[in-house]
Amino acid sequence: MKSSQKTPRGDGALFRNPVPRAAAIHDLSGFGRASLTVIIPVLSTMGVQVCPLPTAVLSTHTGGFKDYQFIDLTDRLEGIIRHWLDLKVRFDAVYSGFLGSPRQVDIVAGFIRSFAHSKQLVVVDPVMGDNGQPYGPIGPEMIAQMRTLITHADVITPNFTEAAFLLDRPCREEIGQEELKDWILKLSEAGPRLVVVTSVPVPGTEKVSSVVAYDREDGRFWKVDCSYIPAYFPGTGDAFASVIVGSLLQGDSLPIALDRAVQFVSMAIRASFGYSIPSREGVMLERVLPNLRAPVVSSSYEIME
Ligand code: PXL
Repeated sequence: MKSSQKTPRGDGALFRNPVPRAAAIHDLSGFGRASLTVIIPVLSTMGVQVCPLPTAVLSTHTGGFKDYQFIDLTDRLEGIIRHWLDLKVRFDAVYSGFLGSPRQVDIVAGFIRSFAHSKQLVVVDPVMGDNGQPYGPIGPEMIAQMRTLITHADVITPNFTEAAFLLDRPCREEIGQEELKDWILKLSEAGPRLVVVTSVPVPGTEKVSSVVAYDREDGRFWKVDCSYIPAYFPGTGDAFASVIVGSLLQGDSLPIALDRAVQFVSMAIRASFGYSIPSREGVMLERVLPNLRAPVVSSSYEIME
């Protein structure tokens, strides 16, 4: 091969990476099983190489801990990105989540542009809050910036609270099917082809929440109901979105990816709930990771007419 010829790497790659590779742009919280400490094991178990680009380093996540250390890495990201560009690293997926500052949105958008190729999957999990409330460090500027970031995504995975923040609507106790579809269509009009909303309250019952998803390509809506367990575990949104990323990278359809993610998160919650360990420590991922290698056992997805 002449030295001027392209090697099968970088943007001119002839082949896919033999092991799919994802750039994971999230924080590293040392204790409490959230963000990268969940994302890396889930995706590795699903056969995906994770290259973390840490947005911040925290002693713990912010859900239920006081006095946590927060080291914002905004000023360090561009140096790391430059090195990866010099190396012509080819990512099959770019997957972002909790950001350390609103300014990081522009950096992540630049990352997506710089590493873009036609086969790449761009997933934005617009991590901002849950149960109607923003997480501690999230303010109005981050919410406004996140509205820009989702325009660059193929897939977004907000929970119901984050969907309300993105649309600047009040976060309510319940929502009818037609209004929910309208929310999702508005989110998709902003850019993403696939919109997956978790923790959607189901009218008339406190027993279940749903995951509702939409694919603009065929116009179909999908729904998976989740049985209710009376506990809130931080990091489950990260586990959910990571399974979606791993599943789409392995070629699953959208409803099968939803089934996989719901089943895995339900199993992780059930593995943890029986112990009286504080829920802020997160789900016992280590007990259930091997299940990610099993086929989907039973399908519970429904099409939403
Ligand atoms: O799991 C979402 C998340 C990610 N990163 C940090 C968090 C949270 C949720 O609390 O605090 C730092």
